[in-house]
Amino acid sequence: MSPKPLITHLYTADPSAHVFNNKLYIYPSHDRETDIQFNDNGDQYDMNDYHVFSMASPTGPVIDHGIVLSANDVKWVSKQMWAPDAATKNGKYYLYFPARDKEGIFRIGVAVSAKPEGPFVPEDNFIAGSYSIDPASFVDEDGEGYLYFGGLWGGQLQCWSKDDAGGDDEMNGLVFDASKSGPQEPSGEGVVALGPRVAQLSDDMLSFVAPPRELQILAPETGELIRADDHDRRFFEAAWMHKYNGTYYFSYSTGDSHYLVYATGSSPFGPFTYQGRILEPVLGWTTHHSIVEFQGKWYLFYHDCELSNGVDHLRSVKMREIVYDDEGKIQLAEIV
Ligand code: FUB
Repeated sequence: MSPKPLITHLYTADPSAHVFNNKLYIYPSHDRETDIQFNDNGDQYDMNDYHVFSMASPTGPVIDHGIVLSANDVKWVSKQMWAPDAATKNGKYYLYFPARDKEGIFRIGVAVSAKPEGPFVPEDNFIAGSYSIDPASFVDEDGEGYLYFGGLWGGQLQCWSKDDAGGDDEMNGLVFDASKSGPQEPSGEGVVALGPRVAQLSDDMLSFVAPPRELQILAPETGELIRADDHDRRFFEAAWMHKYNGTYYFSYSTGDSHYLVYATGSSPFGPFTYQGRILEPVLGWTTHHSIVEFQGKWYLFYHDCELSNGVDHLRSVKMREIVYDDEGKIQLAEIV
């Protein structure tokens, strides 16, 4: 049995859920029909705006607040507004979103509003030093903000590497290698997986205070970095951070093996130790989620393609309660 889609008048995906002012807000991608040929670079995910949704109670109803940001309003964007997230600090609300810039390179932008439901006003340029996709914002109990991000294949994470001879200061020596675009990633015996990235946000939430760092995800049985060929556990995309009982939970999608999994640590910068799966593969290629506490219970927001009968790029957001066992392990609650 699978929960019903929360939103049926639009296709929505990659739900980032947060509780602001006692109300639950969902910041998803807005999927749309396209004539673009399907490929493993994700060109068919051709989204060009964002809606915000809210719920006053876990049982709904779900309110659509309409379009809150469009590609046309963002000077640096060419196409593909992918999975967004939102945060609040100092009475303002921030929408973080990835999109391709005018050179076709994925960057991460930020837009600001006085209200959680937007509309959001974008900054003129993407966040300096940002790259790749799937930003997930996290404001810790001490008020410090962080942005987690990264995605393989179409998300271009594998295209960025240090080049001692090149790379400007803004990118901290990283250079973009277009020949590594598409469904490619490191592989081979002993080769470690590419890690997701984290950057601490400035107090105004609009820039990085230091260049992004690579997160370490360790295998519990060895204490060593997860290997690139370990496709059931290596990071692919869809970063999310939440905190439960003082422990930092970093969760993500394993991409081509289609799991949602998580790892835990004692600092927002990691290292994180792999713990297990949250969700088995859903109908559709992608899987992407968020985890949030709302009115005393914890929920997993995710998507699948049931509403479109399995069309990979036409997805629908769903919601399911999760529980923690005595050791802090995440389990799906029974569907009632
Ligand atoms: O929605 C486009 C992409 O699909 C997201 O950025 C990925 O996480 C995957 O869900």
